Amino acid sequence: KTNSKVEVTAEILIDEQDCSHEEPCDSLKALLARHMRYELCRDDHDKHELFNALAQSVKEQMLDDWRQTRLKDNQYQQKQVAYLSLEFLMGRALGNALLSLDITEDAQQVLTEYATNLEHIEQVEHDAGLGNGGLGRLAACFLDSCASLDLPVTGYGIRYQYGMFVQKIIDGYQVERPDRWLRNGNPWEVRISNHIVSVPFYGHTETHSFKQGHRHHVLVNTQKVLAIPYDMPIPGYKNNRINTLRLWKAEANDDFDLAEFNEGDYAEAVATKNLAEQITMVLYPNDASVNGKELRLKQQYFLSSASLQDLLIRYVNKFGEDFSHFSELNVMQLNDTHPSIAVPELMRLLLDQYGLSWDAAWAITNQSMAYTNHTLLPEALERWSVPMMKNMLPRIVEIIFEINARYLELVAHHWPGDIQKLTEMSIIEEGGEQQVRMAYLAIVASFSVNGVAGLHTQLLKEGLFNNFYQLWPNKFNNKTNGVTPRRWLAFCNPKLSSLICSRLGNDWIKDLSRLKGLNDCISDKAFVKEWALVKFENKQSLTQFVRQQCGVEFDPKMMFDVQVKRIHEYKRQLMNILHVIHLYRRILNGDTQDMVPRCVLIGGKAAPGYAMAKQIIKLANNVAHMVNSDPLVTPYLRMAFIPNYNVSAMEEICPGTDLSEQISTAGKEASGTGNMKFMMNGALTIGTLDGANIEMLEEVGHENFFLFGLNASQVTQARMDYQPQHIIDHSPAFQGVMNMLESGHFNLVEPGIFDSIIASIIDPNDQWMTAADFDSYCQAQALVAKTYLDQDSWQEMSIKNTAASGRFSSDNTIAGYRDEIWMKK
Ligand code: T68
Repeated sequence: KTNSKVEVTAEILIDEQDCSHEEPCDSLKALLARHMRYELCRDDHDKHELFNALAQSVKEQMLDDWRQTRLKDNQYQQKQVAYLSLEFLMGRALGNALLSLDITEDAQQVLTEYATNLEHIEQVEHDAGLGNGGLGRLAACFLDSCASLDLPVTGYGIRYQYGMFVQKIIDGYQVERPDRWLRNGNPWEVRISNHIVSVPFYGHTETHSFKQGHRHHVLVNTQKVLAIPYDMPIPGYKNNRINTLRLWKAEANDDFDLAEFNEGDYAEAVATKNLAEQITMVLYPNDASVNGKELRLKQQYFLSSASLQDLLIRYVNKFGEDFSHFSELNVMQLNDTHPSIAVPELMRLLLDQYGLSWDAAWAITNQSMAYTNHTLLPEALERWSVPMMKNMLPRIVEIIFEINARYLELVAHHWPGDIQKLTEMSIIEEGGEQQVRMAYLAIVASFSVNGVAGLHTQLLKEGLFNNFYQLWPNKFNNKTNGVTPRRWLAFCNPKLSSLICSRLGNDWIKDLSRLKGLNDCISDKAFVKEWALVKFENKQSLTQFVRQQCGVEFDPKMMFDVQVKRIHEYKRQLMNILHVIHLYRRILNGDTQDMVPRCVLIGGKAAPGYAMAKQIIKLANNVAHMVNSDPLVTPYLRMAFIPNYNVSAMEEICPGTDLSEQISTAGKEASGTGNMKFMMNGALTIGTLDGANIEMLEEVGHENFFLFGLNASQVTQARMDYQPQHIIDHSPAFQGVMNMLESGHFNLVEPGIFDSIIASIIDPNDQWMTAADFDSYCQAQALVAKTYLDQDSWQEMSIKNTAASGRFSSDNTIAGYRDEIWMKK
């Protein structure tokens, strides 16, 4: 502790010296030249080296501001936020950094001297795919908004050696390959060797007499794993703030193997290194289910403990061990329950390490933790086996039981004599092996619990967490998700951006509500024409991308109908495919009158253990194959499955999309964020009343949105007496589709492979109720086609969608977190 205090002071001193004779920073050109010359030490550089040198140079341009930001925040004038997340789906960093630092043109200019261009070099960067999907990408958008709103927010995560797997499609099937994103190094990261902490696993608790009047617990015989911080810069948009994403890497603590060393087990001793390093080896690729693996719990504890120790050290360096100001100056936002083990860990550190009383420690914990829920799906709610936890984290389990005992007293007081409430609401689930309900732990310990869209929060309050809502109504609040307009419009769609700038200036990049001004341009024929032209050109680029990635030839004159997201039954990619089959049949039957030629694009990864999702990918590929190989069909319909959908792919896809598919079973998609990216880029949405779709519809109006299907309460109702076969029997179109599927038309040489899919559609217990919404979906699709035929009104609707998308800037969402959670008095 004393050591780090000295270091912090030293840094401030050095900085004061620096500041006294500030020098302008080196130009990008000079930095790049130096890197090329001295670091690479050779002349025959290829694009990888050029990318690396450029990224290093851009990072160096951020170093001064990065350190100024750190020094300013170290003064603790303002509450600090730690965003704790097992996932940060950052994608590429170069283009975004150039945009934020306002040096894109400089970079373009400099690269001409190396006979290449920026676009080419940007492609070299490997996506940082440290997340599964929506939840991880939300964390990345939030970091961008926090920096851009000048907020002192640090992201804490794990530096997975392997990110989200690379998806290959072989014979129509998903095949997973490791994502070796660090293979060529990571030019953005800085290893911070003097902020290493140590995380204890296993061992047991010893209870000692009294220290300052309390019983004192110590963990002994633990296995310690080192947590090494790797920092990545998060530049704010043109505001000189550089925040930090701190990713922890696990390394073996090499003092425990010395004994083995000396006894001759040299190799074995060295091999234990692997065990520790496994913790941060790989991201678990499940986006909507838990697998209960021990290693996953280790990851969660490793992140939580390392991050909290980091925060506490920083605080103690400034204030000593007087924690009375801690919760005024710190708040931890838990991104789902994944880091919720931080609750008992903060208690442990305050009790055992710093000797606080239970009440003092609990008050601090309770005033500094806030929890965001991202799902209502029961299979995604985390529960950890108590025996497993007891072995790995013995002290943590003791603390959880103590939290539970004290909290259940409150429950008993609130519902006197109601034994069932106690069982229902207990953090510990009984019956069979005891389990810790992590969501309950998070709710009990947090001062704020939020959902991610209006409907989702309402369903949390009425359903899943209703008991807790009754107990603590004021904890619950909504924060509808958003996406960063820097990456998702300004950067990924330069053509549309400059068209918008030509009419509105560029203030919209910082204040997206200004896009409303586009409504005044609708009467301007020339503008509408330009708008349409931009979309067409973006479709040309997307056509190229689809050709490269899938070998399928799209035609930019056709409508581009897109559904990209994780593959899950509740998202109903299956319903989309059934609609493609429906169109395909119509074409084969010669029923092509007023049919609008369309190209259907589907993409997304399935969790490797999710058999049904993998079948859906196979079906999409087989249907695409049949559609694309019939020259009578392709003038009207084409289809492609895009392999390895990720952040960079979305940057190519959303600018060129006409129609965005947001067709989840109502009540299942907590929010959705892809829906917002498409809307910003002028796509029209076909969607259900689910998640944030509802709020998008509210903003843009019914006449500019293709709504269909049951709403959430109708879904609940319809489930009571659901007879899909009956629905099919009464719909000739649906029947035709099912017959074709059952006939084996799409799997002639692979008999039976789609049986489980067919069975799921006609299953009265089908959770996702595909059959219930299919006809309504087809009708909405017919209206889409009809509308598309009238290009003038389509373009007008497109402009209105972009104009109405301002509310879905993550700047807006983060302002809500700031005012109503983090800085709330
Ligand atoms: C998503 N959740 C929601 N989970 O599905 C989506 N889960 O509606 C919402 O817009 C988004 O979160 C942001 O709020 C996820 O993406 C996961 O990825 C996940 C990962 C691990 C375990 C469970």
